[in-house]
Amino acid sequence: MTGSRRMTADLTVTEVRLTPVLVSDPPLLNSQGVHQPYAARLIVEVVTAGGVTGVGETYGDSKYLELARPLANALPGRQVSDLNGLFALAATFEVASSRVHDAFDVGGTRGVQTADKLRLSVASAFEVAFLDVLGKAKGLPVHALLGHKVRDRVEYSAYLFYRWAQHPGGEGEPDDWGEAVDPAGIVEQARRFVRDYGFRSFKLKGGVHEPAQEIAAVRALAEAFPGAPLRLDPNGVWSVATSLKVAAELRDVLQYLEDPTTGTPGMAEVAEEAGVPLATNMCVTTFPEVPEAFATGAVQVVLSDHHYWGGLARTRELAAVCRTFGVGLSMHSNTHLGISLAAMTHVAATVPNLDYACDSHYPWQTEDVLTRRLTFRDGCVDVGDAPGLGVELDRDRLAALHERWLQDDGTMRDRDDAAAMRKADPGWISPTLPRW
Ligand code: GKR
Ligand code: MG
Repeated sequence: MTGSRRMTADLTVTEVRLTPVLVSDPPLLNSQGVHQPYAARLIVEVVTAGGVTGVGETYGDSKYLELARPLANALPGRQVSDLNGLFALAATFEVASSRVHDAFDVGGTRGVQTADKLRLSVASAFEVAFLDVLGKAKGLPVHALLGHKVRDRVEYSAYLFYRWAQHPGGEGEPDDWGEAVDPAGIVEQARRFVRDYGFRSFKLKGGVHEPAQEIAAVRALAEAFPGAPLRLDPNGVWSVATSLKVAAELRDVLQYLEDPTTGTPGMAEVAEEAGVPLATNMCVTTFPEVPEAFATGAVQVVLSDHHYWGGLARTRELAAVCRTFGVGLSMHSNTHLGISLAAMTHVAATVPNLDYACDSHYPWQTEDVLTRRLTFRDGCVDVGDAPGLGVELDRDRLAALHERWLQDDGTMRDRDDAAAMRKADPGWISPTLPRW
């Protein structure tokens, strides 16, 4: 070999493995109901001719799997560097009309989840796996492929939930967090988050109790952690008037109020008088939703979910749009495992205008598919410099969590917080909005 010629691995995709898993999830409450004892995630492995394998992760409900399968079948023969080709290919797959309008989607735009968002959420796992392969093949961390890190640690915020001590009927895996159903319980939960993970900011998932109780919980947090950034997120279940009342009560302690009401016009009305920034992971989840929201001043912070937005490169495109319009940026989370946390951390490390600590459910997930779980120190995840994502699959764990998915009779494979709630409250139906 001459000095100028270097051996390069063959980065042609030869095989794609899809492994749906069920991971244990605590009884966390939200406006729609309660988390089921297990949540579905999809683990993607992309194998290349040169023997390098990359991993990705995304939502694991059936609608994602239905799209992931044909996409996976179409990838062999393609180059992992061809990210544009990946998204062009994903865009050609049909989404069944029954999947486009989804009655339950707390984290998305209720009822209007677009086919595009579904395709992007699926393609994001392949994009991450492609980047993992590329990084491993080049000996570079994923953040270096995205322009290089601008920080060595990414800060996350404690994600507080009202919760029960156990799932109805004692289903699922037990934990020792106990219940948190009132302000004292929420403060105690926050103290444990600080003790165990060092978090310095707090987000409370609201929309569970009537607003006065949630105001009291945020006030209790403000008293227990003076000066700490606080957020409250009722997932859009308040009217504009209620949102304004809550904003007036809490504007002195909130860093931002997240999705107080549903829809961009309502958010714009609230934003005008709230006196506190509004954040969203509901009314802006795709690029077509950006113009109206930014033009009307409906949101001051976009919470990106790299799955919804179509991966890490597109998250950086969103960051550029936010920077251009002077809108803040942070990250949204749903139940996820370490592969997604690693992906979030790599991209977050590269975005100069990541203005707020990111959300993560990860501390609630005690199970994982990795040989070594990621850890939080002082509320932060260190940005690794190992090639690729810097994570390694534990094949035994993966097999065990997949086996749980195989054994499930179908009830846990699709998220349904209202059905889980009905086990405790048979008359429960998802609320008509606005609830308060
Ligand atoms: O996990 O219950 C939950 C959350 O409510 C989640 O579904 C949301 O998508 O965390 C999310 C949010 O910030 O809206
Ligand atoms: Mg939210």
